[in-house]
Amino acid sequence: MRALLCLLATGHVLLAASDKPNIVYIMCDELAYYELGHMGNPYLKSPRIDRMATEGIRFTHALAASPVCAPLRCCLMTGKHAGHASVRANDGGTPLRAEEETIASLLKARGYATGGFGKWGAGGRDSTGVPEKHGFDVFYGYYDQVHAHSFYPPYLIRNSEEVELEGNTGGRSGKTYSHYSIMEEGLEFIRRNKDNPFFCYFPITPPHGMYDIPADDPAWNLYRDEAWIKDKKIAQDVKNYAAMVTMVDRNVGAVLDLLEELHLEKNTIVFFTGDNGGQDRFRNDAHPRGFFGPNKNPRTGAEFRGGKGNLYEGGLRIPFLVRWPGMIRAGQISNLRFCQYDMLATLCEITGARIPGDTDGLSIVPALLGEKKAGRAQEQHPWFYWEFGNMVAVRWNDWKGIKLRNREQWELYDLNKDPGETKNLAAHHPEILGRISELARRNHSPAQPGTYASRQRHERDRWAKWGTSKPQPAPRSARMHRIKGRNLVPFERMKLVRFSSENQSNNRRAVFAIDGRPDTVWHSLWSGPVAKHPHELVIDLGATCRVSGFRYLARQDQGWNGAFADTEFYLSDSPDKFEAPAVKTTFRKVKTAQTANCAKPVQGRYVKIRILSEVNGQPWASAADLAVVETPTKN
Ligand SMILES: [Ca+2]
Ligand SMILES: [Ca+2]
Repeated sequence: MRALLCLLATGHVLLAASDKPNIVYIMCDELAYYELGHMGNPYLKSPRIDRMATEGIRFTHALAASPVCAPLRCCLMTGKHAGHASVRANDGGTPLRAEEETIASLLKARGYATGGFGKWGAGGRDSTGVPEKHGFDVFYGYYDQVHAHSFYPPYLIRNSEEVELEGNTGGRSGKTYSHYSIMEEGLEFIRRNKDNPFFCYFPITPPHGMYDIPADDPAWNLYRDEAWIKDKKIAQDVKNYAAMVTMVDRNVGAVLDLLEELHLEKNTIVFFTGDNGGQDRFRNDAHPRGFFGPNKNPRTGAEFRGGKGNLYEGGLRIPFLVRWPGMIRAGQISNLRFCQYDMLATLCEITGARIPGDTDGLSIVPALLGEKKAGRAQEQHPWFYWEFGNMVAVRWNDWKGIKLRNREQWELYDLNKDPGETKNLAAHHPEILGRISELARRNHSPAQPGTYASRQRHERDRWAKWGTSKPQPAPRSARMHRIKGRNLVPFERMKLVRFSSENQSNNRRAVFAIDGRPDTVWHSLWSGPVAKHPHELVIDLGATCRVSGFRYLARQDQGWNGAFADTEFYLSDSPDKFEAPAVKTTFRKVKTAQTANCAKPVQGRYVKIRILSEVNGQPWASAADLAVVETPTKN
């Protein structure tokens, strides 16, 4: 209501200057605060974005509404903080509810053409959350986030229908690079709507992994002479990441050039930002905070703690630039603290659209245009609220409280004196923590996500990440552990007879538990219904064996989800009938191969593996590989 009154007071000023300005909102997936040239990054090149930073306003304290993709997209679109948002899980497919208003639906009601190009993440196909039911005339790209992991999927989605990408089978290579297609369609949308007001939302996927970019992309030209690009010891994915950032830079240039060509520059406000805070990816000894130092100021060495996926500043700080020639004074740097959930009120004010009374956001129009032009001072949030996974955080003025939900103790930091969140002051300020925990309690309401009419097409989209391609070995597979040893039943000889569940949509198939490849993983079902213990696999050894034991290799990435704890192994001559276990064991939380030896050799052709618990007490099961050890035969 407050925002609405402000709008009534100031709307005419804006409209007189620019009647229904166009909006372009470019949000890359993952590109972090210090990963741009003008922020001093020593590796990454972003000349057009650097120029854009000098042509408008740059914000130093723009905050993600959530440290991961899906929830923040919901918060951005609906103007709600994470304690009120319908999408809180990052499973890729949780949908908005049918009745929820979004920036697009509000702008559409104001007479705007609305287009989205990139990754939606707020509802898969046949759910209540699809973008075309939330105000978008057209949305082209990925609805589901797992689908979006591949730049070469067999198809993309336009308004819930499949658009084939020629020559693609999913995975990491193919003929049609999806991002080119997405950018082309977005630019065409701008061209087509040059005579109407438009909202062009570009939630583009680069530089999110998988880190793929065509070898002939012009971005490479900017790196040709760099010694580190020629260094064979540096993984190709690291180099690809740099080229992807520079490709995004070219995309930003293409948007700005098109606006100039269409004489729309002065009537279009352009945003360039990231989605969540940076991840310390590509870490090594020389770069402990990640090769590109997403959360480390290259000029001062100061660091944001944490990163993507948690609520320390590293997970929340995002780049944020805005350009609007003639309306936003060039060369400004603003320290205003604001959050993605402020965008709905901001864009509605700029366009004269209705601002719903239940938004958690505030318009930042005075900060953008100047308080004189806006006709009022910039309001500040007294507090911000976040929750994700088992973490909750509140920023109250300079104080930030962070808590793991299953622990009683808050951590408390004074971000003014300690922006790196290094000194926990919780013990010294119980009164501040009292206020913060009260704010946390007041701001959390249970999530009410939308629903699916059918999961079938959504699952198909998730599966399309790999399509008919095989996952390639991860770049670090040479460093993975594997199951080795004498007298193993050869992996090629083992056949999967049956399994209790598998997560097909993420390509975590049961057969991967016995393929001898540490980079392929079986995981029990977690999308849709979660399959619970006990989990089972039944394997045919191809012939009757005298078995002395079993080996288990946990998944070789950073995660532990599904790692076996209490496990039983059975042997039998029949695939359908198993009596007492040949051995019971409790595996430890380690990444190396572990052995369970039978007290004495047991004979049989069929093995049943029954998993009763997981190392962290979660409901699932996963395995990189399982092997069977035969008793050596004496000749
Ligand atoms: Ca992201
Ligand atoms: Ca495997």
